[in-house]
Amino acid sequence: MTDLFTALRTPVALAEHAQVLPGFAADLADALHTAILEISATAPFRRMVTQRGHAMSVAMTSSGSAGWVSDRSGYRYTPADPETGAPWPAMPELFRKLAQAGAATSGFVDFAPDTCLINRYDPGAKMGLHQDRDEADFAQPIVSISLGLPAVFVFGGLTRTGPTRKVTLYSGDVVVWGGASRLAFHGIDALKPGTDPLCGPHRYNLTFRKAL
Ligand code: MD3
Ligand code: FE
Repeated sequence: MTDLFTALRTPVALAEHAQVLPGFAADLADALHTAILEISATAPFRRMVTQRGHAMSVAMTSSGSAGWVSDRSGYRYTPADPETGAPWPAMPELFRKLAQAGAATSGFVDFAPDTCLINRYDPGAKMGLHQDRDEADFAQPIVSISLGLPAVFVFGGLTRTGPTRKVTLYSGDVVVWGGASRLAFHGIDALKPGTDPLCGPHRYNLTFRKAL
């Protein structure tokens, strides 16, 4: 399972200012999983609806001083969970430190995320090609951490219709997106069923952003 890049912890460039840090978070997988379960005990995973009223296949929750929300009125960041009215759970120090370390390894020093969106994929769940443009400052990078079942990540360029590349993301992989890649189109193919020793039938993805 462990490939040479993972074993040697060699960063893999995907595009300009986009690199995978294979296995960067692997030693912390257990602690990350425990933290996800704790957060979702307070702010449960839910399938949000798009502006057009379609339920997304990916279930989501957030931690931090802001959380990403989608409903019939659109996408935005909110200080509280609309399902409960309570503030989003605090971002665990482990999350913040790991995201900062990943960003710094990729050349983004002083990354100060205020939100961690947690995506949960069950078999068949997918995310269509999109850009992340709900944040205030596109000069800030996005750091992603994958946990559980592997998934095929699709990334393209700055237009929806250009060529795409596919790369499999494994549990423990960290990806940092900044600079020219910050507004690249990207998505996730339908999750193949399987059983991960830690996460069972799920894939989780944490994305760290400075939203506000
Ligand atoms: C490339 N999540 O939550 S993470 C998302 O695996 C999202 O759940 C995917 O796309 C997931 O918005 C992909 C990798 C990722 C995250 C943000 C990016 C790639 C990105 C922002 C710009 C370009
Ligand atoms: Fe995205």
